[in-house]
Amino acid sequence: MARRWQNNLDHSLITPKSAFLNRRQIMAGMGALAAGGIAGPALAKLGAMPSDYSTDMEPNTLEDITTYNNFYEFGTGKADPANNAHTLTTEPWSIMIDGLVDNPGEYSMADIMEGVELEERIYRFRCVEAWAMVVPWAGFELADLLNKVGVKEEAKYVAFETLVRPEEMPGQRRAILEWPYREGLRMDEAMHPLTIMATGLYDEPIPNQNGAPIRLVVPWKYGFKSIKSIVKISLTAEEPPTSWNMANAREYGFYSNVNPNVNHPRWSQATHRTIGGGLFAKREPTLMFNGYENEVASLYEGMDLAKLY
Ligand SMILES: Nc1nc2c(c(=O)[nH]1)N[C@H]1C(S)=C(S)[C@@H](COP(=O)(O)O)O[C@H]1N2
Ligand SMILES: [Mo]
Repeated sequence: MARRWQNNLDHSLITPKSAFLNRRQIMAGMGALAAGGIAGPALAKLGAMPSDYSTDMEPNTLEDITTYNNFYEFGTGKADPANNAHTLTTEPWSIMIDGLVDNPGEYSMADIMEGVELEERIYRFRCVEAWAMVVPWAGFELADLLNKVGVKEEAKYVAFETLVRPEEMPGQRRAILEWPYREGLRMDEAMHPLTIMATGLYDEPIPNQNGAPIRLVVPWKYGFKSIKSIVKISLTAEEPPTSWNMANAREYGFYSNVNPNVNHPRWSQATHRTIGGGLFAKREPTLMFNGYENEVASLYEGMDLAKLY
């Protein structure tokens, strides 16, 4: 704990953004203390370190982030995950990592978290449905996990799967999608430092409705790429099948990079509505690669971005 504040202090001398983080984190801590007085002890703080990859935009409230969700395993309504996800058991949890890796196997959460220093990444988040939020995740780079298990030369893609447990996931008792929910990334996208595995939100363990205990976050892609409650990661030579592309290939591509210039077949992607902005909030312009163009545009050099939707 002491180390965390010490580190923040050092960091705040370097960039003004970090000074902002300090103030916000202190306020978040005070909020947790106040809540603790009424509702019992606050959740353990994760102590995630500030990161220069964070945006300096004001994050959405925890309330916004945990009550307006897409997690079809718990139903298709935006309030369904918040209402239903308490039934999910997240302990014990493990991820099967297989395919083109040096050390395949079943990794427990303890294995996965061993030696990991969590970072706070405040990222823009843009759903394909044209709404957006700003989310203070706590997590670590997917590259760190992949390097830990060893990526074989022939591996070109990473495939992810969500838990299948219809007893605890009422949405899985219906054929809304073909379960498990599946997603995938090209290897260079998976290894990019912006790509994280999130285990926390507002410096506390990630709530079930947001994908506990561990989910992917790829901030320059539409939200559906950021698969929740992951139990399997496979390294492959071929592009893996992905849930929304399987459900409707005309509307959802494998890449699905945020692109304001390419509309969804049924709506414009030029602007979005920011959740929490109130009933009369203006729509805001959507940015190329969701504002991460400088960081990721080089990954797609020579590719026709209009075809990548
Ligand atoms: N397993 C699983 N992961 C999922 C989804 C889902 O239905 N199931 N929905 C996706 C979509 S469409 C979005 S926009 C984000 C929403 O993340 P959030 O609820 O944490 O904001 O999760 C993505 N990951
Ligand atoms: Mo989404």
